[in-house]
Order: sequence, then C-alpha cells, then structure tokens
Amino acid sequence: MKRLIAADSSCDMKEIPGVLAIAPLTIQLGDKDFVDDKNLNTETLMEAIQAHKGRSSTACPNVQAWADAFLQADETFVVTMTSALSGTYNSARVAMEMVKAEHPEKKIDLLDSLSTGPEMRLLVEKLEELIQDPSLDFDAVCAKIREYKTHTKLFYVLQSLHNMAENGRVSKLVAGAVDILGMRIIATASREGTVQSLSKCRGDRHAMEKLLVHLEEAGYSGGRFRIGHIGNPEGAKRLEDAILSRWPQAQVLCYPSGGLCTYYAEKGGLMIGAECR
Ligand code: X90
Repeated sequence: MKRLIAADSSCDMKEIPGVLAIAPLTIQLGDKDFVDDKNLNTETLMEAIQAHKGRSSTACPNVQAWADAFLQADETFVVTMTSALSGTYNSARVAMEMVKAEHPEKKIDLLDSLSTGPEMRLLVEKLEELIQDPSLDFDAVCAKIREYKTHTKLFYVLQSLHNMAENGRVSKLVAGAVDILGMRIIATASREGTVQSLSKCRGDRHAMEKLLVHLEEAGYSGGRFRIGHIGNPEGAKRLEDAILSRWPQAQVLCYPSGGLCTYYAEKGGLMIGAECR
C-alpha cells in the first residue's frame, strides 16, 4: 500500500519523490509565466517582480497536476492553501472526483489549511510523520492532522500588500495603510482563511516586539517554529534569535519562501508558522 502527501507550492517545500508531490501555482508578470516548481529561481523571480511595471497575477494549479499526483498512490493526503483566497482547493477537489470516478478504491483526503506558507509546511511535516506510522489507518491520519491543525498558526510581517490588493485578496483600504515607508503590518489567517490584520507599526524593531506579544497571546511556548522570508535572511535570523532567547527549546527553521509567497508577501516579508496552544 502506497501513501503520498500532495500540497500546492504555497507550502514552500520541494517535491520528495514518492513522499511529497507538489502542484505548482503560476505567477504571471505581463505575458511571462513563472511556474512555482522546483526549477524556479526565486531570486530571479524577485528581480522580475521589482522590474515589472504592468499587470501581474497568479493562477492556481491545474486539475491535471493534482490528478497526476493522486494516481501515484493508494492513499493521498492533500493539503491546500486557503480556499477563501484561491481556487487551489477547488482544483484539487475536481481532480479528486475525477480520479475517484476512475479508481473508486483510491482514498484521497482533502484538507483546506485555511492558511498558507509556513503553517502549511508544519502540516506537511506532521503528515510525513503520521503516514509512516503503520498503526494509523487512513481515517486515523485524517483525524490526527485535523487535531494538529487546531494547534498551528500563521503570522506574517509585511512591508507591502500591493500585490494582494491588486489581485483583490485584501481591501485597498487595508493595503493603503501599509504602503507607507517604514510601516509594517502584522497579520494572521482568520478562522475563515482570510487576511486578519493584528497590528500596524513603524519599523522592524517595533514589529518584532509586537509579534512576540501576539505569539505569546496565541499560546506559543517553544514548539516548532518555521520562518519563510522573502529576500530577508537578516530579518529571519533576528526573529530566530529573539525566539530562541525567550524559548531556548524552540525548534526553529528559516528558509527562503517559494514563488507564490514571494509574490504576495513581497520583498522583506516574513511568514511564520508556529505550534501554539
Ligand atoms: O489562486 C491563486 O492565484 C493564488 C491566490 C493566493 C492569494 C493569497 C496568497 C497569500 C500569500 C501573503 C500573506 C498571507 C495571507 C494569508 C491569509 C490566510 C502570502
């Protein structure tokens, strides 16, 4: 019996043959497409985004990309980015129905993360553990990952919401308040899987202090902590140091975000996935 995890590329992870399949989103700058797969160089993408002046947008993974993954395994555990902001969940659902019609014996579990980025990464990492446990059958893995999701949270500190607003993913009013030099927005994913602003502050130091307060309020107490940064390794390191000085037992991992998060969280952005209460 073969088990597989499938996730869209907003989880910032690369495919692991036989373990993790990634369905890529696409970033469109004018008539140039950047497929968010393992061949994408995010540095090049970032430069192209900075240089691009006209319209830009993104597209969710196509149904076939998901179906190709589902066909590889007997049991597939799928995690998608929030269905409130993207058609990604829906394309996975259509693929699931298509594959099940042909192969009714295949089991596919679809989980809407109502989040993205590093919180999705935590979910995928947990699934990697769960699917290796032979004492857990399909339903048990489904139940355990849902229980785990009640203890994970997404936070992000951004310098700009321009691309989110341009593509109708956040109101221009919220975005406008951030597009001022030196302003930072700290936000989270709402229960419904939309952008929920928590604080606006001036400068990185204030943003960092405020973020620690939000983390504490959310019940973070030193578990797994994932930091995806958009061309901001120094900011990610400063946050890692702050976390470790307050919670020395924290398991922190910093990494450059994938293409989709790079486009929406924009240069300088930090995205955080944390195990909370
Ligand atoms: O289907 C598509 O074209 C993709 C649309 C994605 C829109 C949201 C991406 C968010 C990326 C920015 C901050 C996090 C907000 C998350 C709230 C749940 C990262």
